[in-house]
Amino acid sequence: MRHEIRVPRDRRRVAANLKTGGLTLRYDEEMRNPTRPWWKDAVFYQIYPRSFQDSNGDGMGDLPGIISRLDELAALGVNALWLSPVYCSPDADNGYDIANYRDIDPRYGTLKDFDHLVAEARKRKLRIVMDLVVNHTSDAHPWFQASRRREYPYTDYYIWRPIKEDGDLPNNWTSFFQGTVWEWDVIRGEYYLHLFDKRQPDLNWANPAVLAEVEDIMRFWLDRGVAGFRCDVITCLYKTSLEDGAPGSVIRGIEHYKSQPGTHEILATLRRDVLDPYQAFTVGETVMATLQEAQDLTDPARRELDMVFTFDHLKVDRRIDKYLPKPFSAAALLDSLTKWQQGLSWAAPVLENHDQPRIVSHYGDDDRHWATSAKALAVLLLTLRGTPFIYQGQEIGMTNFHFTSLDELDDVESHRMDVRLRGYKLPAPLRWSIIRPASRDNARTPMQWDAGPTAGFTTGRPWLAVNPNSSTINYAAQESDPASVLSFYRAMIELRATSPTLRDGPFEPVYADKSVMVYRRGKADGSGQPLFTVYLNLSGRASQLNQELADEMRRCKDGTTIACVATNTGRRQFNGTLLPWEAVVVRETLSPDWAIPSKKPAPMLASTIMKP
Ligand SMILES: [Ca+2]
Repeated sequence: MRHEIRVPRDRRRVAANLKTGGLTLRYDEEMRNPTRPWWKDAVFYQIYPRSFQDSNGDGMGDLPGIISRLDELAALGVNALWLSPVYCSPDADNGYDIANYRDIDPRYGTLKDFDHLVAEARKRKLRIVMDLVVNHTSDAHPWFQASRRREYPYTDYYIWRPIKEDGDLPNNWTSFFQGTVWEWDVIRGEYYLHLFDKRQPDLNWANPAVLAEVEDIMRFWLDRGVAGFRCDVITCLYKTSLEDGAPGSVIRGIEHYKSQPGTHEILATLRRDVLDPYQAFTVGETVMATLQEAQDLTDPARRELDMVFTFDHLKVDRRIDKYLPKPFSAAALLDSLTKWQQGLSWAAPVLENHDQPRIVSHYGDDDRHWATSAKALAVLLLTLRGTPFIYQGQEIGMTNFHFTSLDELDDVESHRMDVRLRGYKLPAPLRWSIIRPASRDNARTPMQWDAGPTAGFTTGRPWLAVNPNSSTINYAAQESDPASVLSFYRAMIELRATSPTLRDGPFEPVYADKSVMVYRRGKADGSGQPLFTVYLNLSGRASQLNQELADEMRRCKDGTTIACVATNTGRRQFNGTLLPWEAVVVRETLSPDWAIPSKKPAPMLASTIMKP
């Protein structure tokens, strides 16, 4: 593995690149409005590379595989692709432990493949966003290997502490992965700190050399044409002190490193030094961020991150952590959405990612109402304010996997949870009933491209089992079917692309109960902008709306100023009852021929109920 040695950088090269129409400038030229950041009008798509498309039969997805599927992604209508880590990694945490930030792991391909990916993506007006994992490195990273031997200048790249005089650990902090954050290193004769796995030592962000290294790494990828970064656990970078944490906290010590002023300073520095010169984009993964913390991170005046993911709305049926369920309520979901939709200057709505169960199995119905509920959730995601992120397979309604035993799971988190639940003396069947629906592997099974035995993902043996329902739920089956979940996603993305109100307009809750939620996007203020009302029945029972809403829905009529522009049941006129999982978007404009400037008028989404 190539050593990452910092090379003094010729800053003039960046300036020249910008001046002479390098990659970054070419992107800018594509922007419809140069004063408006491109990502505000974008829909993002997250690729989990090891499960997306294999090109060489080794059972693991790779960069050439992604390149071979760019046409499908362009046809979906998304604008940018975020790749989960493809850097060199020993895989203690599926690539989130990086051993070389400046190279592609051989299992995924080469830097040449990466350059090819960027070029091919650009031809299709798709931008590439990389994962930036800089709270920690892998313990196999050459910096760590040099640091444990106290080799200059790497001596203080990590957080080392001697054993206490009384023989105790340096402090009482607990790791996100349970147990102490301290690991003894025999070579150095000191403990190092790891907030996550012991093979993921935390970088010492109090050392300015670490900041300089990361800036160089970011420039390395920006020079290759990357449009920005998704920043992993970004709110934990700076540890203000190593004092003991308050007792009683689940993650003991977190008050000393969560969203500290030092982290804000680092983010502002990265923005000024690196991101601004490239006009690059960032979305942050926050750790248990409060609304205030998220506001601070994304406040345009502070110039730190462009947006952050928020996850509160995915936990309305969970107590404390995702492994403890409670009954779902649409009212709780609308409450959570309202708080974050209204509270943030810009949001990054998300229903799925590589750490979450599939949304159609979580909030939807992956059995009887599979297609209708998957479409209802598409309506939800794509009528929220901000920049939505779709996770691979979500657009074809991929479901959780019906794993039958712990042995089938690769996810380290699931195995750790089993150990923890054993500690509470819970019987095996109960432990399994808690772990199975929440395991991260539900989202990590291979992308279902066709009905073949390995779903078209690989010609070899897939690294993780292919969901048997790929025989019916797959891309090929949906590609040309106008009633498919995929067609519905495409049409909703297009509807959103035609409407500034859906992207930017205010979010106002209207009504919610246990199953139904209604919200509006935009303002009926005579500005000429349309007002959208979204009706969602998130249950398998028909639901009667109250008189006021029923009357409002009855006014909806094609060819008038109040028309249905999206429906997942095919109904276009309403009597005040929402069918099971029915989702309806009604657009109210000043005149029936009022049109948003766009190549095409907003699509009418006809759809029928389809079973897997
Ligand atoms: Ca491969």
